[in-house]
Amino acid sequence: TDKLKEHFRSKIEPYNKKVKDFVAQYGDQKMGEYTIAQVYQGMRGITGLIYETSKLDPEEGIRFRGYSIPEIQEKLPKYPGGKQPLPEGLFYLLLMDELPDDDAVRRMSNNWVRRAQVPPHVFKVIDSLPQHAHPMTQFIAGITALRTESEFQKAYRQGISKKDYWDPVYEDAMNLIARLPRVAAYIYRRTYRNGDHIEPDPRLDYSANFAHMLGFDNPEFYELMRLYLTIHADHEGGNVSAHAIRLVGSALSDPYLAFAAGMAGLAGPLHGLANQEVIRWVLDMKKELGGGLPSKEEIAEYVKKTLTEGKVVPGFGHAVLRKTDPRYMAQREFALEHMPHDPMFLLISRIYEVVPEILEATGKVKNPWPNVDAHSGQLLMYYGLVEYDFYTVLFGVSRALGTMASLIWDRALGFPIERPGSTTTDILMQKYAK
Ligand code: FAM
Repeated sequence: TDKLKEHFRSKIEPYNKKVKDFVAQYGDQKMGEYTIAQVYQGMRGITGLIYETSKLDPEEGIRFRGYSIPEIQEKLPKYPGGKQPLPEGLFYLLLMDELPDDDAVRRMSNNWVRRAQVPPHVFKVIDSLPQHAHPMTQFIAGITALRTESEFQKAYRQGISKKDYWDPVYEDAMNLIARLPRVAAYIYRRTYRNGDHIEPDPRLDYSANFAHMLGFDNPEFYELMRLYLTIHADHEGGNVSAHAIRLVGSALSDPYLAFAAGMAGLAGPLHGLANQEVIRWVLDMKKELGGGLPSKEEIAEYVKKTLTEGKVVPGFGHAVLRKTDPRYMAQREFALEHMPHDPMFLLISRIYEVVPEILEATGKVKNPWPNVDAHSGQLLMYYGLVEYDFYTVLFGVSRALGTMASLIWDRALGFPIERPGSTTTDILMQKYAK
């Protein structure tokens, strides 16, 4: 038996009771009101989702089951001699709502190793795409091809009872998380290393094995991968990828379909593709401004040109955050420790000194500060992972941790199909435009 699954099972009943009692007693309590403008502006500020694994505070940033990123870095088990939290431990915290000890993290790591076998047809589907197909196109094809293995789809066909939905969803979620690094690495090696694939090394932890399969057997890069997979794992429920996964999953589409939908959203330039767009933008700037470290004035001119061209400055701004993203700061600390004199780090730091003031001056940007994507490419490039079109796939592997933990809870709590209302401008005008 899967001891982690049995441990999770023990949490379902008590939490279900807590939720049901709370809604029974306080369900009629109003939570607030919203305006016509908010409905036209992407439902900004309208809380309409219950998403248990994490919550995003505009001033403080993300809290994973109540813990901030510095607290996660302090309290989660690390690799022996390492300083970064192990994502196996973060997933355990998000799913179980309790901090894991070293034994729990080892158990999670081994559990995923046992589930990591990828059926050969998945690689054939990826190989059927042109080599120049964007890595996210290949990633979504691979995820959809994995769906043949869905336990939930099989169980539903055989007539599973609603109270047991969570069980095959747990199986699918754990299998998907376990298999994503292999699929992602296959795409990387196929696209950028002429198909020179590297077999998994089951002795390594999840992050180190992922780095190994990508071709980066460097202990410092192992540590970066542990940090990277932890900080990108979850960002409450309303961002496009988490929300898409929750929405599609609510129709009882299995975790593979739901995750593929989420990855389609993550591939958007305003969302997860921004980590690629940041590096593209920085390299274009360097090309235009010549070699060496541009002055703050030169950078300012370039930023203003970007804005007058009607483009966004990638890596800055956020729909909820109103301060510098703590995920940016965690990456900055890693860079200060490992590569304080890296020219790209010096450039990213100088961009950080220049951009916010210019975005602020536009009078329209609600959050002028950098988000997680403003820094991630610099760290990857330093260690040689320079193919920035691949960066959103890395983001996607990590985002599976939070969204799959949440999806298991959605089914364990019996959440219904999600169906907000919609209306039309004509109807609103008839009703409100006197
Ligand atoms: N550069 C230029 N303009 C920006 C901007 C930026 N970085 N951030 C916001 N704005 C503009 C925005 O386009 C809007 O302009 P219009 O009214 O002319 O359309 C105005 O400022 C108000 O937007 P907002 O309310 O401040 O932001 P939103 O909540 O609408 O959008 C973001 C939030 C993240 C989509 C937006 O900040 C943006 O486009 N950032 C650049 C892309 C990026 O870095 N995305 C990654 C976000 C990250 F969290 C992730 O998902 N990985």
